[in-house]
Amino acid sequence: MVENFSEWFHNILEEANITDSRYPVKGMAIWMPYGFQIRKYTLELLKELLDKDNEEVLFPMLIPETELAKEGEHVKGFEDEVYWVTKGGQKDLNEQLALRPTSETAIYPMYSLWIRSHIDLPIKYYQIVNTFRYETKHTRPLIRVREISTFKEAHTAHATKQEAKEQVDEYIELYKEFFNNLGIPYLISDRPSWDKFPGADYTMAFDTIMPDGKTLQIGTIHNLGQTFAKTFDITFEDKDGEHKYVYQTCAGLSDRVIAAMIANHGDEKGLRLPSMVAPTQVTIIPILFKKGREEVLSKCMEIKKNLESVGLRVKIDDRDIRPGKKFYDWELKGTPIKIELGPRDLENNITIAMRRDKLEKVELPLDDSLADNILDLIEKYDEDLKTTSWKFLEDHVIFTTNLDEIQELIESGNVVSFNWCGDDECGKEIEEKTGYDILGIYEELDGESGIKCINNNQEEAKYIALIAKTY
Ligand code: PR8
Repeated sequence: MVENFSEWFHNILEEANITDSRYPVKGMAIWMPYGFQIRKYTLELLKELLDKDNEEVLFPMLIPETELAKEGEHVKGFEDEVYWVTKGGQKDLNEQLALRPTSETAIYPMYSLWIRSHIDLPIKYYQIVNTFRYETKHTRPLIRVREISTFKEAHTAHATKQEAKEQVDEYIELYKEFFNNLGIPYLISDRPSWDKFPGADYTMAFDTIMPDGKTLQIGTIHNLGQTFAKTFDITFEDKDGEHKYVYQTCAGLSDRVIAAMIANHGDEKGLRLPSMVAPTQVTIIPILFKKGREEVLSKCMEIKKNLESVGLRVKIDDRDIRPGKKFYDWELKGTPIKIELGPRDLENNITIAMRRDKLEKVELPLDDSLADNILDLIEKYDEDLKTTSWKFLEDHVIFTTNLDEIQELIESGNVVSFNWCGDDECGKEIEEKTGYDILGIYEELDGESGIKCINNNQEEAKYIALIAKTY
């Protein structure tokens, strides 16, 4: 799979009924029923986390050109990626309307109307919408699309700089919890100034590593400072009657989360879904013969009910096809647990369970302990998926003090960490010399260590930074 990750990924999306990319607009695909279910459970998981401290809203998709153009740096960052609506029927519109590439310029003019006093703060809204970006880089299903169909964007406003910083840290914790639930490993870094979100003071990014060693940015949190507040005139009256600009943050995730999950856990047989988002968590496969058929089926129904009563999503695969074909489908679809039941098992009062990752048979007694035993298997399965993925990531982050070694390390499938002085010009020079992207600052050094920058041996290194081949 590692040798040909791209092909594997494209095939699995189609074979497992996740997306269909044959839609006749480049970069836009259809969520197929199985993919839609995975998407649904993934969203539920995220919403549960966000709803603790954020409120969901829904803004229109079209943004007037005057609003989009207001924030100079922001518009410059997006100008080549915006789709425009210029006509209503046959008539040219008085003002062209942008299909949102992201919603700062839709939301913040309204924040300016809504926020009046310090008691209106903080404001923490999020929405789950589709956004449009006319990407010029090679498009890939879920990974780089032109219609991001599941954009989860949060936008906050605060009275103080400190609160905005704390909000960034809170979103980092929230995203960690979200990715941990999905067993997706990540590297968190402070993006270099030339790669931060247009209009942000700084950007904190989550990157995962794909099986081919390239990294994928799977989530970003931006501290916007007062840039947008000044542009959109978002002010409040503080306790002393003074008018002040708010401080803002925004954070976003996309369809890439599902791409990362598929890529991190999948194997040559198909998907291996974390239980939280698996549409079916346990598949029961009856092994049917003429004799004892009814008894086996009725026991399967009983097991299904029993497992559902502890909250599991269970299906009986009673299709009239060979069991071998059912096993094949179960492996492809990545359901965490399969249990088999035939007439002889029924006689012996046992069932044969199998985890999708280990593919080893486990005999479980058909008694009151069954639900607990299955829950236990699922817990271990999730834990092992996560451990395996994290191990892969950790094994593929390699430190070097030699600039000339970077290329070889990256080309053999790694992300490289190195000592860096943190200077912009030096960083760009490293990117130019190596041909790869600096992801950002991963760790701060104490500055007293005498460690030198990888590129400029005279300069003290202040940070450990990451560099990689990126999607
Ligand atoms: C913001 N504003 O927009 P961001 N295809 C798939 N996923 C993508 C694509 C694409 N073409 N482009 C970006 N992403 C801020 C925060 C509101 C929310 C994913 O930030 O431009 C990336 O994983 O960094 C990215 O981290 C995330 O969307 C947010 O996009």
